[in-house]
Amino acid sequence: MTFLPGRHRDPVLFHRHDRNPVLSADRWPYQANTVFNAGATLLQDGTTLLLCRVEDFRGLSHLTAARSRDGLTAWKIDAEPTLVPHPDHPEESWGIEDPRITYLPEEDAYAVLYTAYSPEGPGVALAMTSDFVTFDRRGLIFPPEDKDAAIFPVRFEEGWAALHRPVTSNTANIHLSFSENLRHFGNSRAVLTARRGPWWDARKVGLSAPPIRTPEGWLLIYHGVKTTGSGVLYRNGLALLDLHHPDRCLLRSDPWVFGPRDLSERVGDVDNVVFPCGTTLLPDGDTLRMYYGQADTSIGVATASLRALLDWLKENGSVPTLD
Ligand code: BMA
Repeated sequence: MTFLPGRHRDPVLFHRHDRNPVLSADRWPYQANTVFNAGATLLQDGTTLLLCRVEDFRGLSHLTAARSRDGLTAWKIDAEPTLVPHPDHPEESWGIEDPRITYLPEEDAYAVLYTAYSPEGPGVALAMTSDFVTFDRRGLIFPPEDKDAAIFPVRFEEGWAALHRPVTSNTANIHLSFSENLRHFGNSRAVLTARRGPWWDARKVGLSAPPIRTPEGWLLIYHGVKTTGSGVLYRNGLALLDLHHPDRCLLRSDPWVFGPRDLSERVGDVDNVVFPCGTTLLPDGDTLRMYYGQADTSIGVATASLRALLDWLKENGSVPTLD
């Protein structure tokens, strides 16, 4: 295992923006407790759109869009919540959380997968949109208990594919399921499992941002959870899935690459959490911006070179086993 030189808490692959947080409740156009875990996409005109999870003063979450020309400053935030739990959808009666956005060229629309929370538990719902103003809700695609889901932007031999995270006996692993119609998903299989014992990703794993297509495979940024004497720690690692058979995990990093470091990541409504839900790739094809929830309280951004992430993973990753 090779680390970059220097006294750092994690390999220096992601560089935090020096004005984090980029978005927080105190700069919100309406009353909000916290603003965190945002899905991200670059719109066709180059605008960065974040779909932010906003927690109100009841403890329930909804989603609100924020747009910025440069993805860092001068955010234009919708004056009112953009996507709120709908009375016709009892699966969201306790709120909607943690969106992941994928543009589907074949549909010329964005697929937003989000956690729909209700007394039944958290499940995964799909809404399609072309403008982030009106949404076509398709309802639950993965029933409780399941979350951390994103769809791939292209169809494979076996159809559309989505990564998701069902909770199974005492653990929670990343699965991949296929669908012919974006409505019924099946043929599910585990692609990346939680490790054991003292590992940083032993308690559970889940997808962070939607998979990023590279010539070498689909790059995953995934989160791992470790339970300690003072609670849980959320960190992120890298994995690579086969380009044509995304159920095959080719490489997985042993160390995490991005964990809580700054005060705003260490202390908040939930301490010691960095939770990315989206990235944007800048027009140079290499600069990746990762938007992440800081301690379930605010939104930060960190930048990485896609080439450097792949090179590091090839040098430091190993072929995973599913045990
Ligand atoms: C996970 C999700 C995230 C949250 C994290 C830490 O289970 O619910 O939304 O950021 O816990 O609280």
